[in-house]
Amino acid sequence: MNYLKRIILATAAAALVAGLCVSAQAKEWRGWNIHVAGYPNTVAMDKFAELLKEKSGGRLTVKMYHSGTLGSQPDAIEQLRIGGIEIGNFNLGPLGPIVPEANVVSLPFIFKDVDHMWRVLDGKAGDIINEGMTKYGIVPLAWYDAGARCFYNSKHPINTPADVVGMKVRVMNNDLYSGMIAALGGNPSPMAFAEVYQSLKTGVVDGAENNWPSYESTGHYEVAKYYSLSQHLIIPETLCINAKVWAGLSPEDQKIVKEAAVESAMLQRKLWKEREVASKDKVLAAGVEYNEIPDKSAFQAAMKPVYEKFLKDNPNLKTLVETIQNTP
Ligand code: BDP
Repeated sequence: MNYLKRIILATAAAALVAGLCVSAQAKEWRGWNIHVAGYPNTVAMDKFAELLKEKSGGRLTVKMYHSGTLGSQPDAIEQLRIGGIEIGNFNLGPLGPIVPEANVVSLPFIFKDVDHMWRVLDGKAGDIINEGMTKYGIVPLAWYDAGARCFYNSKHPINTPADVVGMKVRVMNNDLYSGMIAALGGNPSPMAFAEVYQSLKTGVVDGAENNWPSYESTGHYEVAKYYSLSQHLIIPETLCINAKVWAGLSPEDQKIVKEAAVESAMLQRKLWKEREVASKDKVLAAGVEYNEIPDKSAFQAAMKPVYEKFLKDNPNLKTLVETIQNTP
């Protein structure tokens, strides 16, 4: 064998070995997260990545992109559906316009409290929401807690629906939330999460709505100091995976992914409870004025047209809505 032939053979052999290595080692997944370092979801997603690697002996890996660096939430949901990213932590709010079954959780005041939401997700209604998401290319692996969302603004405390009249309020992209603000007499302004701070600061909007941890982590409390405990939305979040990637996994690997997700969610829920208290303490110490709304019935009554429109547009979801309402 001459020298040149030997080189060609050696190169071909090396390429073959490299090729085999690549196919044995699955491609690194990409994970989308909107939250900043230290936020419960961020810590829990990093834990998921760590557990995945550990449990699979390094065969399954995911690189997490935090702080929304891979784009806004509606864009990321689309990316996950088409396989541009493999893993995401999504709030069911922005998922609602894509997955009708997931949209029922965005009906204001549908849950009595956070524990009621968990009971619903653990029951039949949860299965229907899961199946709905899977049909649209998104497989939910575990649920994260996002507490209850409340109104905050730069003008005055909100005690009754009359206090919302004429107020410009940022909402997540979902017609249900725009309908909710309009039903209270306010002007809804759908907007990406990343734009809210500046919009509050410059008066493009007067207010927004979120849970204690997001109100604090985004610094919104610095520019909108009235926080009113309306608890009008209790929206779960999902740690999810692209359906094709999921279907391509062996049953053993599916088990590993699921276990890592559930452990990650258990950690997230624990950290969430701690962060709710810490965030509230922090913003109150910084001068936030906070009021409770012991009687929310006027807000609830104002939501009648929102429910009516939703059921008119989605008559097939009536039973699901009733199942949730009737879950003790
Ligand atoms: C936070 C959610 C996040 C949303 C954000 C928002 O965790 O997914 O993007 O609210 O209001 O509570 O956009």
